[in-house]
Amino acid sequence: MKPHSPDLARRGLLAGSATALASVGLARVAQAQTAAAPAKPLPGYVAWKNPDHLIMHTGNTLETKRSAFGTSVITPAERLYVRNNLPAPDVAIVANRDAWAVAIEGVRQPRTLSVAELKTLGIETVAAVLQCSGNGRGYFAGKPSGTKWQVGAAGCVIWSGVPLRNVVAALGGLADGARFITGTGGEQLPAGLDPKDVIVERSVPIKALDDALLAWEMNGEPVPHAHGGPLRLIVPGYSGVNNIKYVKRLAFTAAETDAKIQRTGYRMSPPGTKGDPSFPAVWEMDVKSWINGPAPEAGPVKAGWVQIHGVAMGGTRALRRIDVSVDGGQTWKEARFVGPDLGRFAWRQFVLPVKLEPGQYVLASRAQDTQFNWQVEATPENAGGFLNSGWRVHALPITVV
Ligand SMILES: Nc1nc2c(c(=O)[nH]1)N[C@H]1C(S)=C(S)[C@@H](COP(=O)(O)O)O[C@H]1N2
Ligand SMILES: [Mo]
Repeated sequence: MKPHSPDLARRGLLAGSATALASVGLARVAQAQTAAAPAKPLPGYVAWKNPDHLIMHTGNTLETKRSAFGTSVITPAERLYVRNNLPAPDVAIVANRDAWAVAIEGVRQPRTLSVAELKTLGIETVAAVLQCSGNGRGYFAGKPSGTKWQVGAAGCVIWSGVPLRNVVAALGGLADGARFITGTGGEQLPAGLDPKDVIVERSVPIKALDDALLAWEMNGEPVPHAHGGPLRLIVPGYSGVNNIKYVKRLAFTAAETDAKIQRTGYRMSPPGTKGDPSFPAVWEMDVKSWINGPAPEAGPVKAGWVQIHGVAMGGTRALRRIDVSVDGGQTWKEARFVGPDLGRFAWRQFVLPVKLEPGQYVLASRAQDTQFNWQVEATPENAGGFLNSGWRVHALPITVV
């Protein structure tokens, strides 16, 4: 294929001026990453991760580098992003995992169950994309406040645990009027603050009961403490914040929790507004894809055959198609899904081999789900910078030499 003429590139990019800015930002980020070696040491609670594969925004916000995933379907724990709204609980909570207890409320026979007891109620395994609600926030032109995640606040991981519906059945079924599943994190709350303002407690619609798990294993190992061990609520297809780590209480409630993180936080409210319950909650993820490689951060791309590859996900739906562009979305070619299909909550790898001459290219991808919904070209901006799935701003400019 012929290089992407800079003139065409400019025109393509200027179709949305936000895109031109985002691309410039991307190039700068890529440069900074190439220049920044050696990596900063990681904080103690994640010292077991590989810093070469991570971008450390802060000690509580670590992102996977774009070039560090996408060539396998499962994201290894040592490369998986981390996001903590509060300092993680003491690591002593994983000393005796089976003793961890979760209070189950809003069922006919409310009870506190230990992990050991949960293990007697069933086992299910699900592969699911774990993706921060703010993944892609860094590509919104309006610079919403919050971590400027690019593509790497996401991974595809395998969870094992007990289906929530088994737990409900064992405790006599749902109490009348249960409309939400409300999970509470087991962090120690900072003193002197209103607990409602800081507690990590989220509600999701009761329909999520069909797929939700209480998980004690991740990728075949006990859930690492940094990822919510000993026990994590997993709501497949729902964005990161709805997957409560070190879950200590699970309630089937008539109303959404009035914790700040639910009431005003994580709402799809227009830029410049404050969130409130009249705006949609950040729950299910949208169809989305991005290209992981060749990524500029991994060095110059050599002319010749190039395997353009990435990942595509359907949120709660399976995928039917993935297209790739080398000219910033002016023309598209259907790419091929590769690797195992681990179900509708997992992502699919894709590849398109192309022969590239030296020059400038802008790599883009757009996915379509089984309901024929295409990944959008641009996600309308919202105050919190949530759920950015627009293909245009996720495009990747590369130089082929
Ligand atoms: N208890 C608890 N659960 C939590 C959080 C938290 O701070 N505390 N952060 C949420 C957010 S915003 C995200 S994106 C994911 C991050 O999961 P990870 O750190 O395992 O990648 O966990 C979610 N669950
Ligand atoms: Mo998040």
